[in-house]
Amino acid sequence: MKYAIITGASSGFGAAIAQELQGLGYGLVLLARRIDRLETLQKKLNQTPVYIAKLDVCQEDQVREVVSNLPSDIAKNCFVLINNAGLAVGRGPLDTGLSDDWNRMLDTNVKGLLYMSHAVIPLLKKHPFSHIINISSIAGKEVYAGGNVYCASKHAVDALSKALRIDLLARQIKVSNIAPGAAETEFSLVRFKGDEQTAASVYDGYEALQASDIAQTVAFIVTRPNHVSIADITIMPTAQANGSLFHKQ
Ligand code: NDP
Ligand code: 8X3
Repeated sequence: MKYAIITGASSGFGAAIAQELQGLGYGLVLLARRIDRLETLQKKLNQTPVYIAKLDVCQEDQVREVVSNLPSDIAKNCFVLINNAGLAVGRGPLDTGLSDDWNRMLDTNVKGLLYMSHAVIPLLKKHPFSHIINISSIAGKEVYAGGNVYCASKHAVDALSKALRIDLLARQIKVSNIAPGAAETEFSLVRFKGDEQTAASVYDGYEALQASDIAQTVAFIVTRPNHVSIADITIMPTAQANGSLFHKQ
């Protein structure tokens, strides 16, 4: 059985991707800090084997430990890594921003992706046509007001997707970058530090993407034939034209 490793599987895109990939017959390795959420998801997803582990992707030693502790039948059969764990914290001008917020975004979105990729690539190298899928953002394509450090972190993800495609070319490992626009998950609740009203207002007046839309995009990417690599997909709500322009009712 082929296994897919998904970071940030306790919520939003990650949980939806887990469900979609299980439907395609993959065994799953689900990683996140909230292990209780992963346990609930593991009980729900019972069609194929699901291995869960508590992981903070910002901690390089934890990343190494979790990957090296994978049961050998899983380690031998890792075909897909989804670098999905990520977050925005705060939205405002840089000069009034907090360095703690910047560090959380850069450590999670950029360094977490580096640590995970570094640890898992040796497993992927065993299989030609294995796959890394990085969840970037429209914020990795454009910069919008108040997006400064989050946008910078997702531009880095975009650049690393391109760089990994070069580094892994000779091994025939595919690298795909997905750049979603506004999607209704816990993303805004995290960005606005638990302020439910402000978070909900992000999705007022238009139909935002749902996590299942991104999961279906992942399913499309991993089901292409060996000779086809989807390099980059930008996916937005129909009511969104770019990083800042929305058609709201
Ligand atoms: P959610 O907040 O619903 O999910 C984020 C996930 O990331 C959670 O499972 C969380 O798990 C995990 N995570 C955060 N920090 C860490 C960490 N240090 N270590 C391990 N896991 C971590 O948001 P989304 O599903 O929307 O976000 C998923 C990805 O999609 C992110 O990279 C985000 O930037 C990106 N994105 C989101 C968009 C949106 O509009 N929603 C649009 C474009 C991109 P836990 O807290 O349990 O560790
Ligand atoms: C999340 C979408 O538009 O808030 O990456 O940057 S946006």
